[in-house]
Amino acid sequence: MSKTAAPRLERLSFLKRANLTRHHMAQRLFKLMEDKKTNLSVALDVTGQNQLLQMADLLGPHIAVLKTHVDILQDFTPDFGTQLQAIAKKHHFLIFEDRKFADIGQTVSLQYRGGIYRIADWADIINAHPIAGPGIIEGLKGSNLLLLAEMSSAGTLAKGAYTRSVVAMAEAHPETVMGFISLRKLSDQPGIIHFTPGVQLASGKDSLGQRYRTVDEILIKNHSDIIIVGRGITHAANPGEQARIYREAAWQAYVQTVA
Ligand code: S5P
Repeated sequence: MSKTAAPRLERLSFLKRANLTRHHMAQRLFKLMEDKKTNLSVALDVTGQNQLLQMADLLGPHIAVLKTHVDILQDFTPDFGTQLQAIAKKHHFLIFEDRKFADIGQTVSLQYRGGIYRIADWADIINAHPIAGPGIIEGLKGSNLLLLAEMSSAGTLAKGAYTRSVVAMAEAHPETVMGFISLRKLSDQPGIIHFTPGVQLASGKDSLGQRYRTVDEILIKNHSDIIIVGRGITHAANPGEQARIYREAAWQAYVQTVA
């Protein structure tokens, strides 16, 4: 079976979509992707803060979005956010803290704005599992939110009716929600941005349920917008060169499908 389906030339360009959304961060991201010609997000799942900052500086020229898991840093210091923001400014990328909030509105509001990490102070984008209902979106008002509508992992419960309810919830909150974590395009609203993790150059899986799909499957066949790549880049012998390869593959795939 051929891995690459024939492209459907029906995608609006990121530039056109920037003018079709009133969400300021979605607009900013669409323009950034078009200017920088990249729809790559890298997942820097490393446990050392300096290692993360160095990698951010190395990979920064290739990416639109840098995804963090701040709670895996073993040597986190309160200046992490300002240091990362300086690198983001230098290389023009956005910071996405993959906190996956999942509680009632009151609790997630405290988790987002306070605690040790003070995510609201430095993250441009965050995400949430809307399992608790729309109160979680209310609690995260003022943020730029992605809802997890599907997951890349084997046996995920985020599918079918659940996924459809997440899409409806997102479309009802366009002032806060700017997109999805999903495996495919789920909404026809042009302002909504689809981010897909579980991507490598060849399909496959890891030993803990992660499933990998290819760049072309996600961007050409499934019409997602942004690929999120972690170990495919960070565990390569030369992460900078590997990021360049993913960046080119992802941008090519996007360009091929634009009407
Ligand atoms: O469904 C998901 C959602 C996310 S955000 N599957 C995922 O793998 N992720 C995240 O993407 C995960 O937390 C990790 O940071 C990244 C994938 O990393 P990789 O090393 O498997 O590419």
